[in-house]
Amino acid sequence: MKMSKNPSPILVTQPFLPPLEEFQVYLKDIWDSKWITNNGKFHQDLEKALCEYLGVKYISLFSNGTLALVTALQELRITGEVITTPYSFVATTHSLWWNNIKPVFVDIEPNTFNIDPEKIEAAITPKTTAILPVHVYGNPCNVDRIKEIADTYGLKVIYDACHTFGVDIKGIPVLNYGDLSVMSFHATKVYNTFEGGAIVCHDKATKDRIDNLKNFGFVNGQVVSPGINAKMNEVQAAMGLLQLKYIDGIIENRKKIAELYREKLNGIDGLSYMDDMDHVKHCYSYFPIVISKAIYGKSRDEVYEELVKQNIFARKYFHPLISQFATYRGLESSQPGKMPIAERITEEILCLPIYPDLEEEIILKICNSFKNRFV
Ligand code: T4K
Repeated sequence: MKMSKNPSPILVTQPFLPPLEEFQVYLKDIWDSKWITNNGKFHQDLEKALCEYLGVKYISLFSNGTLALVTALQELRITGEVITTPYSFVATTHSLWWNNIKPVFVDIEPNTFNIDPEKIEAAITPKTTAILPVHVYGNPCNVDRIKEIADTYGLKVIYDACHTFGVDIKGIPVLNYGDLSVMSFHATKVYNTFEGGAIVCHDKATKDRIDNLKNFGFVNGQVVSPGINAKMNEVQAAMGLLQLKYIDGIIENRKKIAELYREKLNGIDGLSYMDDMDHVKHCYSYFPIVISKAIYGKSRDEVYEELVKQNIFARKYFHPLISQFATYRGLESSQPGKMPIAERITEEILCLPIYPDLEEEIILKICNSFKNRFV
């Protein structure tokens, strides 16, 4: 953590950028070879390096997480209805829409904000083919219970793992749960390739089909499926290789920031934050707090505005709920009152700034403001 004066706006996140000179070495290579996309050398190297770092068998790189989600659903030929969470970034549900699948929203757990497995069974109909949960803020879903339900009803599970990087449960990478897991390497994520994403799968045949789907559906010059263009290019892949050199330090710094926030916010009535989960290695992608106006005295929106006055731009991830957007609010499962936990959390949540070189004095300033109730 740095200590310095910083008059510029404090944003909820800032991408980690490696030293420019190191990136230029990769760029020179790309310029020399004139190979800039379509499964180039850096792309192949990055797939191998990520499999090793993340402890997964197969990974297929994508140009972004949204297209990876869309393609994951196509790979498993998901149709009809899919059970999902309203508490996520809108891309999760958009991926269903792009596949002509009806989203069925289910409420979240009050402590993790992940889909509540105990409410999934009631939402299953003869048209349900899959569950699309999200490891929100990088906190793993109840993967064992979700697997049990999926196995009982013959459903596929695709995890939206866009907030997780290097997260494991009892030493098992969270990406190894479910039929497929989808990652995002967007600028705002713990690990970025500017834009980028990936699908993690467990066997070579699946990896090959996903690779074909992201390349227009080509197999040996023939088109075997209506694939899309979702390939990661060499500049993105080079960034990914370089980021991997720094990722342990990035996560370590984020952890220190989360710990400092927790220490300083501890004991303020009406505020709560998430502790580390038992047996979980976290990646600290977000630092969400819940503000209960009845106890704290100020609402989330009032706190948000107070912070803006100090040039600090926290974010209301995730407000509104996906089910509350005009595009999705007509659905039966979106109707008000159906998801009381999510409906409350979306009004009380605020994500505080967290990124590797966020200055300690900014964290202390934010925490002091909270302690003094912004007076
Ligand atoms: N599933 C989940 C659960 C996701 O969270 C996401 C993406 C996806 C799927 C889809 O994956 P991708 O297709 O994006 O790979 C941001 C991101 O654009 C989005 O990737 C992310 N989730 C979502 C949670 O957050 P915005 O609208 O909040 O982004 P924006 O531009 O306001 O940036 C947030 C902050 O970051 C700003 O305060 C400024 C700072 N920033 C941003 C960019 C782009 C920088 O400092 N530098 C930058 O280059 O959506």
